Amino acid sequence: MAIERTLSIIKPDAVEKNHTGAIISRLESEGFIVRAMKRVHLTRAEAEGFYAEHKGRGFFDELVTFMSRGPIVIMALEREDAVAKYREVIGATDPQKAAENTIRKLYGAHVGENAVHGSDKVETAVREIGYFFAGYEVSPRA
Ligand code: 3AN
Repeated sequence: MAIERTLSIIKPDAVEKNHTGAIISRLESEGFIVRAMKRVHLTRAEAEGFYAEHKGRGFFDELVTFMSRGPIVIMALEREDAVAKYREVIGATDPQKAAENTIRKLYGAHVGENAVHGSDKVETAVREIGYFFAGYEVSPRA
């Protein structure tokens, strides 16, 4: 297995409920290294740009409204097999269907407010990390 990076977002619902620290702590305990991190409040246009591939789907408007309603915490995370491992730790898209003790089960409410985002493939992760971070902001391992 290879060392990979994945893009993680702690979404507005989890930030509002003050779960930021608990989620980062869980991710670090699962072996993820934070290579870049920032807390921002996206404009609607910035959220639309990030989710451009979902444009045209029924939930697109709800999704960008939600993602731009408050601050989010964005991280580039690194570990072996990061994309698949992260998706395992966060659980299914719908928190009600997510496995016990996954981040979405613990902190998500429903499919529209599911606490965290994660890249679905290595190529997607490269694009998503590039959307939010300049190269110099993704620091090498200390
Ligand atoms: P995942 O984030 O698990 O890869 P996707 O790529 O199917 O899931 O969906 C992207 C995001 O769109 C999800 N994280 C979720 O917040 C939102 N979403 C998906 N399905 C719905 C839905 N039916 N209603 C509202 N939001 C949805």
